[in-house]
This record gives sequence, structure tokens and C-alpha cells, in this order.
Amino acid sequence: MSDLILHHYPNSPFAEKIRLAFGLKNLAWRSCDVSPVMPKPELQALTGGYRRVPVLQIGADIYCDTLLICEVLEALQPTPSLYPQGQTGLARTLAQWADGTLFPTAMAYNFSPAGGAEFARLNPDLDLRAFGADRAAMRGGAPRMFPGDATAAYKSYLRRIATMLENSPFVLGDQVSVADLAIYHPLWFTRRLPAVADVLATNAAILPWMDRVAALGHGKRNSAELSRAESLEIARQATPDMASTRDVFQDEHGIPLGTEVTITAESFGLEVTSGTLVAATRTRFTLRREHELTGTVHVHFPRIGFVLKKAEA
Ligand SMILES: N[C@@H](CCC(=O)N[C@@H](CS)C(=O)NCC(=O)O)C(=O)O
Repeated sequence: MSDLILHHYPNSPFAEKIRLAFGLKNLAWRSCDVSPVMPKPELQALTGGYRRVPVLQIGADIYCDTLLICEVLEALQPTPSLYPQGQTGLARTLAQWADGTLFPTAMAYNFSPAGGAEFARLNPDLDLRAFGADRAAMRGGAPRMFPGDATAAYKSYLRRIATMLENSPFVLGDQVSVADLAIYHPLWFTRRLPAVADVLATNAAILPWMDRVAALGHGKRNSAELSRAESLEIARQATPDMASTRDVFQDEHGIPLGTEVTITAESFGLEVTSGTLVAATRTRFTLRREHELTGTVHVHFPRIGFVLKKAEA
């Protein structure tokens, strides 16, 4: 099998979720750095348009969104599992709450004036004005939560998380799960900003649990960073895995396989990926695409969180 390549940047909370999944499963992987703001020409050559981070590349297969990346890693290395037996629905649903609700609340808190100033101090090379404009564009002009609202909600969520940890080391019991990783990553960002990190200490259970999750580590990360050009060349030399195209076709849109389609995230980063629909399984879509820098690739998305449409003629 080709190497696992994670396209990411150090400060990305969602990437931290996947780096920890590598740690849980003790997987070997290679790192390819992505810019935190647009333009991202190499990443978009691979994905066809999707610009969020992280993205997992395995040869000529490109996996978008951590929901799907976790499922791919689970299939490659089933133990230790991200989805403890008997709790798979709960683990996925709690992770979805964390990614969809806890994360934006925590980030609005993290970038409240004190946290934002500290982030700027810790990242002197980042053009903060460009960063703010980039994220505002990603939200499609929708405002971030107001700091006061975000702070109050974040404190409530932290109390709830602490309650889950009253009698067990991890949120669902004795075994770590995808729910821990999803709840952890926004808090990890808070912890990296000492000016606002005190909030994590207001519930005694939170920091020891964070230490347990952090102890999973990042797996076997190859110390040699892969250049963006090398990652494109790896895709060009590889052929896509046909496995997903042999899965049962589930048509919910009246769009047959072989149709030219577009896929867009439901929110936050609406860059469009277009290509030929070659698989639509119970849980994911696969598009075949050609690009001069990558040759033929398959770009995979989870169904949840994404919008499939016929390409306009
Ligand atoms: N639902 C996506 C969310 C990913 C996401 O929002 N990532 C952030 C970084 S943590 C991002 O892409 N920010 C904009 C960017 O880096 O271009 C996932 O699970 O992968």
C-alpha cells in the first residue's frame, strides 16, 4: 500500500484529531504542509477544489473531511478501534456534536480579544488581517459567535464534558473513542493559548483527561517532510483504488454513476469539487478527476456534511 500522507498544518485542530488517530493506531505516516489560508494550489490540484484541512492522501486516493478519514484509518487498522463495540452510534453522534457545535463555540472563545492577541503573538509570521479575511470569506459573511455568548456556552459544554468523565477515564468509558478525539481538538487549541486556557482548569476532570488523550501521541510520523510537489508526483505515479466503486450503489439523488457532478461542503468553505461520480455508497461519494499535475485521482467525501448536485451543462 502507498504511504499515508496527511496534508495539514501544525495549528489545525481538526488535523490534531487525525494525528491522534494515527497515535491510537500506531500508524506510520508522512506529513505534507498546507498553507492555513488561500491560495492552496497544490492541495486544490489534488482535491479538485476542496480547501479545508486535513486531507488524507493514499497514492491517487484523496480523502476529504475527518469524519471520512477516521473511517478510512479504522478500515486500515481496526484495532485499537475508534468506535468501541456497542457504542458506535453514540461515539459517532458525540463526535458530530463536538465537530459541529463544540468546535465553533470554542474557536469563537479562543479568538476572543485576549486569545486572538495571544495567537498573533505566538504566530508572528501569520498575516492576521489576511487570516481573518480568509475565515470570514469561508463563513460566507456569517458572523462568528459573540465572545460573551461563546464564553458562556463553552463553559457549559466544559461542565458537560467533565460530567462524562466523573466515573471513567474517557468520555464513553474505559476505552478511548473518536468522541474523545473530536471533543479534545478544540480544547487543545485553547490550551495552546495561555491567555485564555484557564477556562480548562475550572472543572477538575478536564486537564487530566486531556493529558490521557495527548498521551496517545501522533504515531510513527516520518521525520522527512514531504514537499507539495512530491505529493502531487506520488498521485501521478499511482492509480486509484477501485474498491469503493465496487460497493453497493445507493442512489438518493436520482443521479446515476458516470454523471458529471459537483460536491460542496454544507457550510464553512464552499469551494466546489467537480468530477465524474464513480461511487455513492451508504456513507460516501467518490469522484474521478483528471489534472495535469496528478493524473487520474479519486476524491472521496462523506455523505454527511456535503451536498451532491449534477454539474450544470
Ligand atoms: N468538517 C471538516 C472541518 C475541517 C476544518 O474546518 N478545518 C479547518 C482547520 S482546523 C480549516 O480547514 N480551516 C480553513 C483552512 O485551513 O483552509 C473536517 O472534519 O475535516
